[in-house]
Amino acid sequence: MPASGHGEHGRLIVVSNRVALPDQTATGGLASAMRAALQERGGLWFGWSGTVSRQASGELHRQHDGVVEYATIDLSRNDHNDFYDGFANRTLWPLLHYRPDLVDYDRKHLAGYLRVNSLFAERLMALVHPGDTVWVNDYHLIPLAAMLRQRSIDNRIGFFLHTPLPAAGLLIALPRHRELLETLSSYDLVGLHTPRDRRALEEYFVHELGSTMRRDGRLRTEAGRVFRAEAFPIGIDTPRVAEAASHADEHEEIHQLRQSLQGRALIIGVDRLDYSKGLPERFHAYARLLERSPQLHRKVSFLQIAPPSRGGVPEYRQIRRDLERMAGHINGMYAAPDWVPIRYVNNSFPHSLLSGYYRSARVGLVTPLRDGMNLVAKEYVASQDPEDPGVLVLSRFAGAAQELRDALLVNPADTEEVAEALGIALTMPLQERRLRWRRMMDVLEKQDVTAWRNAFLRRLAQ
Ligand code: GDG
Repeated sequence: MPASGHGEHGRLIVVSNRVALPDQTATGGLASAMRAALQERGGLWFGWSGTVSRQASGELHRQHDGVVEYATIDLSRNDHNDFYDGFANRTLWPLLHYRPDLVDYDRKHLAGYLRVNSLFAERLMALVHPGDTVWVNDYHLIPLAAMLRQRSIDNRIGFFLHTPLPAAGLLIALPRHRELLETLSSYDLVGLHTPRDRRALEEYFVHELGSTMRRDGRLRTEAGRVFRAEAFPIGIDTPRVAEAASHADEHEEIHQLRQSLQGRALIIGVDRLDYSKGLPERFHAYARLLERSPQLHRKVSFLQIAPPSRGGVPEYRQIRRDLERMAGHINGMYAAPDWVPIRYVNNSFPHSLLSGYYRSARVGLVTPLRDGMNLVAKEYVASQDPEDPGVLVLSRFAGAAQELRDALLVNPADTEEVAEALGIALTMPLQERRLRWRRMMDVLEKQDVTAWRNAFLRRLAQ
């Protein structure tokens, strides 16, 4: 049995909706960050198995891989619909991304969200030992700590929100917001990406819920719960991404891409197909660039990689149709027999290839309307050739813009501004590109993903 009491000696228990099992490639920065943390310290990863079953939810699967154990549960069709497609992705996701117009609230979905969280708590409590540290991730699992506390779990529990947190004025548009958001106080530590998100949380607790800010910086709720909210900007595995990119030449696919460009400058975008990523606005801006700069015709190519996600939610099917139409329209307007202005690809690619694609691009175009952080912006920078780096055009509304001040920062809704920035990026002299790249790389080397998780876990242990 592990030692009882709080401290750094117990296991780490990571909880997230999706779990990257040992036989799956860890896609995305979060999965690989969590896997590394668990391998270092030993522990358990708990979450949904990825299986929608015909039976009732809750069947538990356990497997080991070295010092890491994986425990996952299946969800029934009905629970998955209400919890994941429903409340998490049709209510919370748009709200957290400043899109009240897309919020679809349904009591039945909220009931399903609470039901699945309570099932998670029920299954998880049997696996938690005294002294373990529990790290819950993301908006799918906001009330989990409160439900664990109801079951007498008094371990350290931390929460990290991977999305932005909008201001109180927006949060209160959510029906029964208090019931849901006040449960955040059951965590010992709530981590957010940026100081702006942290301020939003504090304002909501102080002005809407009547909490007080203590002198040690922690919040105290009316009911007497004390917890801390703090910004921890997530990073990437900078040396690993840079190393992979420097070997890009070894991949046949990278040669093929470079050859197909025939010396044209490449602009690249890589995003899950999601309305928060500002893809239609980005396509408009590229079209505007072509319209105002005839000298660039046949000299540039824009590659947008956009793997579909959340196909069960209608808005995601709609944006896919819109983008197909727009790409077709722009190519129809400008294409020549030997030039396709937009290459629009609905596939996903392994990270080894992605970093090679990034490195082949003169411009990284990352223009979300809102984004908690945006790891693609960081991966693009880390993948560049130090001798001949590309330029990052970045939305001010990505969390990453708080750190990457040497990107060309734009408002994605301002078509003209984005088109102008693209023009500047495409003609930026080598010396300026190197200078900007070096300053951004300094940030990425210092604040990488290892620093991120260590900072969070250290704070949680205090
Ligand atoms: C959420 C928040 C926050 C993309 N295409 C492929 C692929 N990716 C990888 C990228 C990157 C990850 O997925 C995407 O991360 P982002 O941060 O850009 O965006 P979200 O998926 O929306 O992530 C975001 C993040 O959580 C972490 O807290 O930054 O704000 O929304 O790593 O490389 N990976 C593979 N093939 C692809 O085609 N393998």
